[in-house]
Parts: sequence; structure tokens; C-alpha cells
Amino acid sequence: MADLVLQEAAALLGRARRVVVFTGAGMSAESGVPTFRDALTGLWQQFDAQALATPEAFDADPALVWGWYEWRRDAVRRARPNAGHRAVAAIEARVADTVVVTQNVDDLHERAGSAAPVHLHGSLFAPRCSSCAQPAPVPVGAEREPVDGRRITPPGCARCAAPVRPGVVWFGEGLPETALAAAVEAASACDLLVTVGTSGLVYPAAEIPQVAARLGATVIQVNPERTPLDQVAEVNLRGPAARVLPALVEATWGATGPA
Ligand code: BV8
Ligand code: ZN
Repeated sequence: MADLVLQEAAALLGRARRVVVFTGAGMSAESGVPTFRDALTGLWQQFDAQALATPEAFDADPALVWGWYEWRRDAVRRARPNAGHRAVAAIEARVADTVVVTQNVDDLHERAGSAAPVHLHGSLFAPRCSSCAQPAPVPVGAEREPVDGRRITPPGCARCAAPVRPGVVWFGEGLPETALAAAVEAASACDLLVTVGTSGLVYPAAEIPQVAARLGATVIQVNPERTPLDQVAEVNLRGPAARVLPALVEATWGATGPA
């Protein structure tokens, strides 16, 4: 990533008064959490994430889907926020009006110090009843061993005994209205949106950077690869988030202590 491009991005960030940081799975890749498109490794190889992350899959085989999310939640518990997550928290500390909007369902932004990221696609740590929507306690580790290395029968709702489901947004499901409204509001009002580690393919989340650009914000993209968001990005920082974001923060405000 050329230094000139980094300097250009740092000048934009240094001048910004209202910032949105919009993140996808690439943000957590260097924490060892597989991105959504390569989410299925090992035992889950023969499954397609997009097919498994649906209400139909859960209705057809609740234990398989619940087992997948338990496996992912345990992987996230073992993971640690990376220097990219900490750089996002450093931006929030420097620019008072910063809103973090994430498509990720992990809690790594929170664990890196981001106060209240907007979770457009829910969270692995907010299971709820599949029928009455009553919030359910987060199982502390896989209390129940997978029967075949994968399937774990989901717990029953304390109120109505229906199966508990992951607190994420599946394909074909609407996004949480308050989260989507907060994200659109922040994108509409910001003067800079930094999009990090997202393929920009999944809607309506992928609209957020487009809304910002349409309403006059400048967009900086952090991604080792090209994505459809190259169209709206004024600056493309081609590289991994855990290296690029700390470099951007340092280029903007000087060394800010341990990365
Ligand atoms: C809805 C939670 C209607 C679950 C997720 C045809 C055309 C357009 C749209 C559609 C269509 N057919 C269907 C749709 C709608 C569909 C959609 O957009 N499909 C796409 C695939 C075409 N959308 C929906 O279904 C949404 N709902 O539309 O409902 C409706 C409306 C009202 C009322 C009722 C119904 C719901 C979508 C939400 C699905 N849930 N996650 C879970 O996690 O299990 S989506 C999931 O995939 C992620 O959350 C994320 O949003 C999305 C894509 O993942 P990314 O984060 O972008 O990650 P990805 O792996 O794709 O890319 C990683 C990127 O990181 C890459 O670019 C890579 O280069 C980069 N990278 C890698 N390493 C690094 C890095 N970057 C930086 N540093 C690194 N080290
Ligand atoms: Zn219930």
C-alpha cells in the first residue's frame, strides 16, 4: 500500500468531524475468525454458509444450525480482538462523533473498546426464542457435546419451551429496524465513511457505504482485494485491516501508544 495513498487517507481522517466505520468479516479475519465466505472449514466443509444461515435450514434441522453457531461462538470466545479492532477504538477516541456499524456477529469490536457498535446482522451472543422472541441466556461454552461433532440440540425457551435460535439475521430475514435506521442515519450525516473487510455483496447492509457516498461523504476502503465498493471509494488502502488501520491511525495522529 503506497505511502502517498496512506497520507491522503490520513488527511481525510484528520479533517473528518463525523465518521462511520463500516466493517465486515475481513475485520475479524486476523483474529482467526474465518470470513463468512470461508466460514466453513473442517467439519463444516461440505456445508454452504448461505444455505445454513437461513430460517429454512433451522426449521429443517435445528440441531445442525444451532451446533454451527455454537461452534462459531466458541471460536469467537477463543479469538482475541486484533490491532485493527483496537485502531477502530482509537478512531472513536479521537473523533467524538464516530459510529461503528458492523455486519459481523462476533463481539470483537466490543472487546477492543468500541462502546456500542451497531450490529446490522445481530450477534452470536444474543440467542432468543424462535417463537416468542424471549431473550435466552448465552450457553457458557458447549454445555452439550455435539452428538456427531456437529449437531447440538438447541435449548428450550424458559417461557414457552420452543427451540432457542441464534440472535443473528438470516438470509431472507429483515434487519433489526432500529439498527438499520441508526446505520442509515449515521451514513447520511457522516463526512467520512471507512469501509473495512467487506465484500459489499450482501444487501441491504451493502447500501450503507453507497448512502454515505450519495449524500456527499468521502469513502475510504480497507481491503486486500477489489470489491464492488471500489466504485464509491475515493481512497483504496489495499491490505489487511490489522496492518492498515493502525498505520492509518498513526499517519493521522502520530503514534498512539501500543497497537
Ligand atoms: C433481506 C449473519 C428481505 C448470519 C449475514 C439477489 C440480489 C440482491 C439481494 C438478494 C438477492 N437474493 C437475495 C437477496 C437478499 C440477500 C442478499 O443480499 N443476498 C446476497 C448474497 C446476494 N439479503 C438478505 O437476505 C438480507 N435480508 O434481504 O430480507 C426482507 C426484508 C424485509 C423483511 C423481510 C425480509 C439479510 C442478509 C443478512 C444475512 N446474514 N450474517 C451469520 O453470520 O451466520 S450476512 C454475512 O455475509 C455477513 O454478516 C456479511 O454481511 C455478509 C458478507 O460477508 P462479509 O462481511 O462481506 O464477508 P465476506 O466473507 O463476504 O467478505 C470478506 C471480505 O473481507 C472480502 O472482501 C475479503 O477480501 C476481505 N478480507 C479478507 N481478509 C481481510 C479482509 N479485509 C481486511 N483485512 C483482512 N485481513
Ligand atoms: Zn419462547
